Amino acid sequence: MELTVNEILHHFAAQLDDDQPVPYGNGHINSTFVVGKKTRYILQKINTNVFRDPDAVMRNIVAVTAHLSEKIKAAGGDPTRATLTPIYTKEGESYWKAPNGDCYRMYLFIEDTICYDQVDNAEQLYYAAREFGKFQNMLDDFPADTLAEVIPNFHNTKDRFRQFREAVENNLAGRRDEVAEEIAFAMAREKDTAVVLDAIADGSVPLRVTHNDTKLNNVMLDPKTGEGVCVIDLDTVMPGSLLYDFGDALRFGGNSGAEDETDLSKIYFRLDYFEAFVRGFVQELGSKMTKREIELLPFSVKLMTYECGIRFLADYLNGDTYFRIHREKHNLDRCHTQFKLVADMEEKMAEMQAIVKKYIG
Ligand code: ADP
Ligand code: GN1
Ligand code: MG
Repeated sequence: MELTVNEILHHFAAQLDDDQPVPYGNGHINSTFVVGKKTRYILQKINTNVFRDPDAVMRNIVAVTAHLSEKIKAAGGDPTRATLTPIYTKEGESYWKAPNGDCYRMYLFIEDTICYDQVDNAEQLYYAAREFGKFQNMLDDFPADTLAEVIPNFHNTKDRFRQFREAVENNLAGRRDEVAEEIAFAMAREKDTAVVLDAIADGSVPLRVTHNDTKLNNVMLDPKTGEGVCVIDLDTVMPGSLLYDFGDALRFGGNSGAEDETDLSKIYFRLDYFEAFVRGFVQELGSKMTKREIELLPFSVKLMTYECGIRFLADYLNGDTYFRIHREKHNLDRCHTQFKLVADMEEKMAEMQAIVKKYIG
């Protein structure tokens, strides 16, 4: 952190018995730290390159967590565990903007939970699906038009493709020739980018309030019972499609390996994980899904994986300016796993459809 730790911490109304934040977690976007001993807190520097309007991000989060908190209380739950609790600054703001423009926020640390960067059994997917499903259920009556669109066109796959094509044309980092094969793989699937958008446009897939970043390390589970505790990383809660949340969760959770695995022989799409997630998701949301949503569940996993793959590839072509990288070619490695999964899902699409049919439709 560029600022001294004390400069940052003393702005927050937290009960701190320690002043040494330690880097924490594996998110690609914000910088996350844990601080405190008896009571622990998450301290995050908001990535303002990605979130251009941190004020709007925090307004969304305050409103969404307040809504969730009421729902959780009404159901007899503990809102300090079942949703994020923002810690305000001493001036009563939901984040602190430093004189140099850096933005920091704090949350209560949700103790006795675990989140997985890689899945090791189907049950984890089942409980994650239920937790994401419950999350969407609780936001069912949230006034969507009051939410700011913090990253415009976040899952607009046609626009993501346009940005990808622009990255190819601009060739900012001079890496285009090296990735000709990957570019061809992406270009060959352009027609897929319209499918969900067309369904939203013709009304067969409704817009809902969705999480939009349902990667498995954004859901906290109870390590003893295995059950879901809380959905975190609420930066991208915006109007979207249920298919985005379903597809993105399985993009990450259905992967047999790590998102950045370099040995591609280890990467394939796990139908057993897919089935476990479908089971949990249908249990929570089955009665709400439209016919077209159900039909598109398997395709949405391929679409979200493809979208993420072209985002990683575009970032590689642009010189790694969006996703945090930890080694050379990190974004290219991530792109490779996503494209390997896309190809595998194309082979397994009929089996994926049969699994969905087994549970609904
Ligand atoms: P990013 O947007 O960079 O992914 P996240 O908000 O997902 O940032 O935080 C990164 C990681 O920090 C999470 O995957 C999780 O492990 C941990 N984390 C975030 N918030 C909390 C919290 N309130 N309690 C416990 N752990 C948290
Ligand atoms: C980012 O913030 P994090 O690490 O949970 C990204 C997602 C990508 C994901 C790929 C705001 O998620 O859209 O799917 O990386 N978040 C943002 O791992 O762009
Ligand atoms: Mg995250």
